[in-house]
Amino acid sequence: MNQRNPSVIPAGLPSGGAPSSQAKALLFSMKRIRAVEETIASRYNEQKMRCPTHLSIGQEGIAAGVGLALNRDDFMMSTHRAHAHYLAKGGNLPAMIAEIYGKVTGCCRGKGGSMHLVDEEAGFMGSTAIVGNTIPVAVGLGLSIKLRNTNQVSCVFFGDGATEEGVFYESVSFAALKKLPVLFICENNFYSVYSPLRVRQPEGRKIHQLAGSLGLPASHGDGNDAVRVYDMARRAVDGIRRGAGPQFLEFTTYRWREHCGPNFDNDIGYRTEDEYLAWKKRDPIVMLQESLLGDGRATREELDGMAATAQAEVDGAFAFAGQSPFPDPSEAYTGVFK
Ligand SMILES: Cc1ncc(C[n+]2csc(CCOP(=O)(O)OP(=O)(O)O)c2C)c(N)n1
Repeated sequence: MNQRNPSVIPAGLPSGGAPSSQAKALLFSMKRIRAVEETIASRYNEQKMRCPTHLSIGQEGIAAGVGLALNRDDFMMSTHRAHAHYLAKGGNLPAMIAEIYGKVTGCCRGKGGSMHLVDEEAGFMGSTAIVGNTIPVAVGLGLSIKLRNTNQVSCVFFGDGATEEGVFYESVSFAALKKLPVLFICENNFYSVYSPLRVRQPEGRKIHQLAGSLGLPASHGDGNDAVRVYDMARRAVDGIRRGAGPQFLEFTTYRWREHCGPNFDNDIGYRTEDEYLAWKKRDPIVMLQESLLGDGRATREELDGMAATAQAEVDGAFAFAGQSPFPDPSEAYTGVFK
């Protein structure tokens, strides 16, 4: 696949043959994430979600595939675009929406908002707005796993933009040197805000090859093929648990909406409507649905049932958030650095 030009889209349906229970788990996970983020987008103008939100609609295959490959007690670190990762790791959906509403029932008691989700019970150790910032923290978690000898894995998500930060190289090098149990996941959606990859990195560079040169196994896959993502992540996690050291996986994908916010922005000039439409044809949810329907592993009624279940759960989470109280002003100085 051409990684430099997002208009060159991988062809075909997702890799078939996955057992239907796995494929259906991946599909439900993606549908649930999509339902959450479509609802955030449609209700954003109500002015109840007063924090910036970065949606990953179109990119769900990566979170779903990696999330399914991890155990609950594994660690995960994320980015400003965190909702899908949090949910795929088993985060609490009502607590996530309450957090975005700034309510005391939120996973950070309403102090973090969309970009600062933490849920230690789910092994979701945090997300921040500082690009690249969570990569060394995930490596530190990997070191703690090694020292405690617990056989967990520390997984960290980051975008193509984060691989341009110095801390990325320091972190990956240290993890490779110390053979730490870290799974690096690069979600390459070809853009850092409005800047395409081709104006940021030299022609011909491949992110996974660059990472591989730092001394760890590194490969690349189609992030819109959730089954393939799961297979690659599962193999990487197995190797890490066997003590083989860190691994790096790069997945290509495409963000459908604006960098930050609920809208589409293909009209402002940094990318084209045609490019977006070409990627939309490779919707990770539709591709997996077609694969499941095509060989009889699922029926249309089953798929409709999944969508209805996911939407009911999302509606319940929004109702919970709406009804929850704001934190008491006396909490303003608790749980923060002073
Ligand atoms: C250290 C730092 N530099 C710049 C920014 C501004 N910024 C916020 S998101 C972003 C784009 C990051 O792109 P990428 O890592 O590819 O993730 P994506 O948004 O595509 O998911 C930038 C440059 C920041 N938050 N932190």
